Amino acid sequence: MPNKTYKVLKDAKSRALIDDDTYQKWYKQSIKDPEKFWDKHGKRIDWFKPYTKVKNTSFTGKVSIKWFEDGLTNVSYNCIDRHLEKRGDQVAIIWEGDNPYDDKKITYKELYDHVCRLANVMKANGVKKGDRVTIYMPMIPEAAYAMLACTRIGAIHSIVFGGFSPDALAGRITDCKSTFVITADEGLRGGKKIPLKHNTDLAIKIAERDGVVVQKVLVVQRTAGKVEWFADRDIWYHEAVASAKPDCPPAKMKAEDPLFILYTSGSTGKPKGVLHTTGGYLVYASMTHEYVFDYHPGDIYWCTADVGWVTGHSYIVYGPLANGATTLMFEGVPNYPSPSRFWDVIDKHQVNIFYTAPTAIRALMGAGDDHVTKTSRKSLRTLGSVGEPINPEAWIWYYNVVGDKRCPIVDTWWQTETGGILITPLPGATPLKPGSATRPFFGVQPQLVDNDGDVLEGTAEGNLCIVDSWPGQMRTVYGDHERFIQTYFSTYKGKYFTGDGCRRDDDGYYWITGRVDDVINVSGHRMGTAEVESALVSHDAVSEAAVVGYPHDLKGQGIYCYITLMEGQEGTDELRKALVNHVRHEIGPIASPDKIQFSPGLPKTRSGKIMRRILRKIAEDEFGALGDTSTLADPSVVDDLIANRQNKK
Ligand code: 6R9
Repeated sequence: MPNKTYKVLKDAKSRALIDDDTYQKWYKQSIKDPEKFWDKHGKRIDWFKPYTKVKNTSFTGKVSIKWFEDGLTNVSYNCIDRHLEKRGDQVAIIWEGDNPYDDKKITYKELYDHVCRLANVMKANGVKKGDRVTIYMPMIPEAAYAMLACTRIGAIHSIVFGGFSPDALAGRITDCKSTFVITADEGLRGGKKIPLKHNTDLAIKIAERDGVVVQKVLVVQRTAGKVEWFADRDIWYHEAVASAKPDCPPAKMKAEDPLFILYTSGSTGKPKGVLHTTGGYLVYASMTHEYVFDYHPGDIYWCTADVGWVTGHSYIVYGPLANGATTLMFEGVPNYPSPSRFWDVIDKHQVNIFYTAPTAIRALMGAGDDHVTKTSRKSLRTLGSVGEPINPEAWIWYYNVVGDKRCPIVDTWWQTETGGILITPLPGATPLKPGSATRPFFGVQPQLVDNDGDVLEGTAEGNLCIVDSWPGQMRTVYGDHERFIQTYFSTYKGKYFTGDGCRRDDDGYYWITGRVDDVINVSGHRMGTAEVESALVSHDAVSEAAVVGYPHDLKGQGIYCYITLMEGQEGTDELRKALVNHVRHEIGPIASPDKIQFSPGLPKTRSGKIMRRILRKIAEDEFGALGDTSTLADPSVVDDLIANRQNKK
C-alpha cells in the first residue's frame, strides 16, 4: 500500500490554531485528566448557570453518559444571541440556490428575527418543551431556522432527509410520536422537483393508521407548486411568521435535556433514533469545527452535506453558528447546471474552507480536470472529506487538482452516534497520508480489538472501539435504552463499538476499512441491508431476499440483491425494474438496488442462517475465495449463484 506522507504545509502551519506540539500536549492532557480538560473547554459556550460537574459517564451496566449536567444553557442563544453585539451585521448564512442565479445572505440579526418569529409560531400552535418536531425540508434557510427555533423553546427536532419516501417519513414520525411537522411545498434539486408536501400528506395518513395523529403542518412555500391543503391542519409558514412577534426568550435548558433525534440505520431492523443532548453536543460540535477546519473569524465555510444527515446538523448549522461563522448552505447538486458548480460557488462566495464527501469527489474527478482548472479556487485554504473511506486516487486528485497542492485535506472519521469528528488530521499539525483519517481528536481514545475482544496493540487491524466518553456522544436510542446498550456496549463489554473495521500503522495512524456489520455505505449514505431486504420481501413476487454491498467506482458501495421468487413467478428484466421501483418507493431513491440476481435458493447453514460472507464474495466476483462452504445445508446452490452472477468483471 502506498504510504507517502505529505508534510504539514508551511502556510497552514503558520496560521494554525493548533500546531503539532500543542496537539501532542493537549491530547495527553485530555486523556490524563478529562475532567480538567473539558472543564476548560466546556466554557467555550455561554451558560446561564455554569456547571460544576463536568463528566459523569459509565460504559458498563446500564450505561449512563452525562456531561456538564448541572449547567443551564440554550443552543439557539449560543448560535445567535451571543454574537449579536459583535457581529450582528455579519452574514451568518449564505444560501446558494439550486439555480445559480438564486442566492441570499442572512445576517446574525436577521437570523435572530427569523428564528424568534418561528419559535413564537410554534409556541402559538401548541409546541412545548420536550415535544418532538419533525422537519422534512429542502436545503433552504428555513430548515436552519426550524432547527434553531426548536432549540429556542426546548422542542426536540427530528430531521428526515428530503429524499426519504412517505413510508420512511411515517416510520420516523410514529417512532418518536411527533405531532408537529415542518415541510415545504416542493424541494428543488438539479432542476427536479420533489413533492415534499404531498409525501408529508401520505406519511401522515400512514402514521395515523399506526396511532400517531399529526396536529399541525407548517409549510414553507419554495416553488409555489400546487399542493393539497387541509385547512384545519396546514399552516403557511410565510403567513404565520409575518404576524408573529420578533422576540422570543431562549428556554433555559439543562445540559442533558434532549436536543435532537436523528434516525440512522443499524445492522438489524428499523432505524434507531439516535438521541443527542444539549450542552456536551454543542461544546463538541463547536470545538471540532474550530480546530479541525482551523476556522478563523471571518472565514467563509462551506459544508456540502444535507441537514438531513448528521454532518449537516453538526457542521452546517450548530458548530459553525456557535462559532459565529459564515456558513454556506447549498440547495443543489454537484453537477448542475455543470460539473463546475462546486468550484464556481467557491469562487462566487470566496469560500475558504470546503467540506464534502468522497462520492462527490469521485464523480467530479470523472468529469475531467477542465471543469476544475478553469476556475480560480484561490480563496480555498482547507479541504475536508467525510462519510466513507476516501480512496488514495480521489484524495490525491482532491489535493493536487482542487487544492492546487496548497490546501491540507482533513479526512474526518465520525458517525451519527458520535455527534462530532473523532479521528482526523488538524490542518497545521498533522502530516497527511492519503486514505488515512490519521489521529484521534482531543479526548478520544480509540482501541482496536480482535473478534474475541482481545486488545490489539501497536501496528494492527481489528474492530474499532472507543474506550471512554467524549461530550458529543449520543446518550441513548430514543425510547429504547436497552437497544442502545445492546447495539454499542455489549459486543465488547465496557467499550463503545463503532461497527467499523480499522487498521493502525507504524506511526499510530488510523485507517478506517469500512463497516464490519451488515451496514453498507452507498454514496456516503448509511443503510442497513436488513432495511432493503424488508422492502424487497414486502413485494408480492418475492419470497426471500438477501442484500450485500459490493465495491462501486462512484458510490463506494453498490447494492446487490439476491432474490428468491414466489412459486410461479418469473425472474424477468421487467420484474427487476419493478423491484427497483418498489424499493425506491418504500425507502427512497438512495436505496435503489444496483444489481438484482434471481436465485432458486440462498446459501444457508443448517440452522437456517444466510451465509452473507459467500454472497459478498460472489457479488464482488471473487468466488475463487469462497472459503469453507461445508457447513451449508445445500452446497449446490452456490454453483447456481456463481453461474448467474450479475457482476462479472
Ligand atoms: C459522519 C457520518 C458513519 C459511518 C462510519 C464509517 C463511515 C464516515 C468516514 C467513514 C472512513 C471517513 N465514515 N466518515 N469511513 N473515513 N472519514 O458519515 O455519519 O452517516 O452515521 O455514517 O460512515 O463507516 O461508521 P454516518
